Amino acid sequence: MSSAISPVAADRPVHLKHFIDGKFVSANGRSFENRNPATGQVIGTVDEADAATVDAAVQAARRAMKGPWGKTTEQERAAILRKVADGIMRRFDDFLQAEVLDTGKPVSLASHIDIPRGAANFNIFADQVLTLSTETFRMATPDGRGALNYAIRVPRGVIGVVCPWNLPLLLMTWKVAPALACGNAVVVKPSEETPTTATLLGEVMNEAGVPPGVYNVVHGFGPDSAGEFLTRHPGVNGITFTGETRTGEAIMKAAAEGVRPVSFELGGKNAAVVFADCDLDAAIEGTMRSVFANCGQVCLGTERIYVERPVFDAFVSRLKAAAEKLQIRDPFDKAGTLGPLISEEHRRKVLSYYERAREEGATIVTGGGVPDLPAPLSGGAYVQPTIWTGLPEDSAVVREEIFGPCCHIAPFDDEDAVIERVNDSPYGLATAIWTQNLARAHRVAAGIEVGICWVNSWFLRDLRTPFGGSKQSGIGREGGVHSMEFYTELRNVCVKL
Ligand code: NAD
Ligand code: 6OD
Repeated sequence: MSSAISPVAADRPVHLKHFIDGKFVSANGRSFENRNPATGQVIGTVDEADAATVDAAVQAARRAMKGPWGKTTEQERAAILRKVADGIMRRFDDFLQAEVLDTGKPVSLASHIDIPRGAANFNIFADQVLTLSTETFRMATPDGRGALNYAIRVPRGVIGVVCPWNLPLLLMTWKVAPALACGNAVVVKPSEETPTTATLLGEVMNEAGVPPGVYNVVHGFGPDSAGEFLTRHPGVNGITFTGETRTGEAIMKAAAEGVRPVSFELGGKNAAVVFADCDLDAAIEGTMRSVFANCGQVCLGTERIYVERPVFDAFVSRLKAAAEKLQIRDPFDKAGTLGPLISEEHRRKVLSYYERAREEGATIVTGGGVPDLPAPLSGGAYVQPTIWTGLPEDSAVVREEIFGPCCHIAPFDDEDAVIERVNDSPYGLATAIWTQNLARAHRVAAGIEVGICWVNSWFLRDLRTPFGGSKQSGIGREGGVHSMEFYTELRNVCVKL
């Protein structure tokens, strides 16, 4: 992979169109800029959908459901999904380049997580749909002949898929793959910050033989733009969304019109709990990832760290030393380990928390500002990896989701009290516990109010298991059979014999 922030982007800005009914279309004169957050440079322009464009995409999806796609078998769809997975892997470098340019994330991360996992989602849900079963009962009837009462699964119809920017291909395919496996058609609204891989996937869908109208992409923003037009559209039968909790509230209001079901994966303020009996090397390594991976822009990231007092000082000084070794490089340099934030706007938000921590009297263990970088990275949305101690539990920095490369570390003395502190949050997405005491691990995992609790690991999950958040971190679970629950409806059939 070449360096210098990819010559392709510098020489040949890309213009992205919508993907509707199997074709790339420019529907009106409106467009917006796509910037590389690693440099701030414009790398392309993107068409912005108006209500009529979104309607065209929804109508294409509805037609597809009425056509041959609506009659495909699970086996046929599984075979097509595997071709989509193969198509992504065949064009691995194209997807990788697009994702790295849109997000600025280090190529080492995108090549190990984003692109392979994006492809894996199609294989996993191809497997899943082939093993899906429903219940059947033989009933007694007064005439003695009986009845056969069973359920079949049918697709919901057209699914609106609204995506965030932090893991664009991974989180989009996490929803599109099960939706298609179940026989639905989709209209995807990628984040305005990261429009490219969803668009590229249109080409792969065509190559894999996905019929026109089954996979559609409309570009734009949220309110009064493509996101709102899609979620309000009466032709959309269900909405799956990953993003901020406040956006989830707006989408839920839109979905209330027509009583459409939603599946939401929302924000978090996740905690890690480090017990004195842990393997400290593993806890440091895992916490480095859970705080700084993807520049802290992972919904599962841990911005609150509670460390049992006997190892508090050692933990803080070792995490500081490791954080100070993070490498900001050209994102295409394999040695880079820390990328930029997604945008200048997001950097302003994160830096406002850096300022707030100072005002609230935090001890800044490391970071707290903006790194001094050479051009062209000097134009990027970088912040220093930052660690604080000494803040009260009710400070904004400890309670609110920042979504940056930062954490607050606090000591604790008592297991029950730390569980209470972890649970004292409007969110409930994820936790990581570090301990070698097996009984404690089970006890604490059961007591913490989250959708997923890791013990001595982080971001390790079989894609067949349920994923989602408690409290304001989400509604419903996706993953494996749980995705099939959202992307299908059960129809009860009772046959009198
Ligand atoms: P966001 O909510 O700002 O935007 C997500 C998407 O929603 C974008 O495509 C945006 O255009 C669209 N949108 C915004 N307003 C809308 C509206 N009124 N109607 C319809 N669509 C609208 O989120 P983001 O900034 O892209 O992502 C970061 C957030 O996502 C963080 O809060 C993070 O925790 C959360 N997240 C959660 C998970 C999870 O699995 N729980 C995963 C990734 C990210
Ligand atoms: O593990 C996954 O598939 C998943 N949905 C991860 C979400 C990460 C959020 O940023």
